Amino acid sequence: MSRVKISNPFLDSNEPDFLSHFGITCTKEICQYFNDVKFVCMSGSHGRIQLYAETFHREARICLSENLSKTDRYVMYKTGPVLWVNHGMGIPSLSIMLNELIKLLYYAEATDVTFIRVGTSGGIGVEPGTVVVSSGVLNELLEPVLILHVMGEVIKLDAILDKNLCDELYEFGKSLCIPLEKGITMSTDDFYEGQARLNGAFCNYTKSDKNNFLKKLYSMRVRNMEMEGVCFASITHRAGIRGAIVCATFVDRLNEDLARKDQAPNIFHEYEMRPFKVVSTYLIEKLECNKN
Ligand code: R2B
Repeated sequence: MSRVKISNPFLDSNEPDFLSHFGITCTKEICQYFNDVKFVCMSGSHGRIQLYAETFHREARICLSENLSKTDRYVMYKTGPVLWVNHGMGIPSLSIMLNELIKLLYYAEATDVTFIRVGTSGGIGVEPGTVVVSSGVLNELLEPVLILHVMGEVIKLDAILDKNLCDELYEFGKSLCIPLEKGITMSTDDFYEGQARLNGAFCNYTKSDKNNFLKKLYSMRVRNMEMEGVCFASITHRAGIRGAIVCATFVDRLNEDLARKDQAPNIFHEYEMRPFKVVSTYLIEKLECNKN
């Protein structure tokens, strides 16, 4: 059995830690409640993660907790050994959430924990609605590392996903006949210029610069772009947690920049439920297996 790893000699084991962005004090009693956690599913929006948690509660017939977060930064729901947490948009928001959640699971002495990001993204050369299971991640310099700036220094940390978990989720998705691809995910710190869009408030490049860049990504096996994957892969790897990313794609960026959700809300709802379907089917099977 493997416990979540942290590495910080300054954490004082005599004093219950306070997770300020969840508003949770890590008393013995609170930690005990999280001891059975085996899976954490996360997504950017709090509305979407609540929907996923409620749907899972109905499908798996497992009790759903109230929102366990005491702040308005994040929400957290628990269905038995599965936690559902939102992380907001972009690396800073995700990183704060992961640091606090990992400490909580460490204090709780949770073992063999798997994290899955169930997200949304822009596709590259894939039909809108395709689910991409990430085989790897790249930052905006096209390197598989998370770049941190610590006390004026640049620190590069390996960003590595769990290959077996990626393969397993891909096989589950295929069995559900959901349009699915395995591919590399590029994470950027900016939604508009950082993802070569032509529809932000600012743009200093041409349409052909954009097209050449996106085609280059496609040739490097990049199949989607989002804003968290490289941080997710780096922090889970550092904590010894199996991590996978399963994202819906809302547009094919080789054809357009913007998903017109206002024009077809039902279609986009269907798209955002597809990665959930892959993950929930996987979870239900794993939890059933553990029961027998
Ligand atoms: C996907 O969607 C958000 C931007 O619209 C961001 O969190 C991401 O990665």
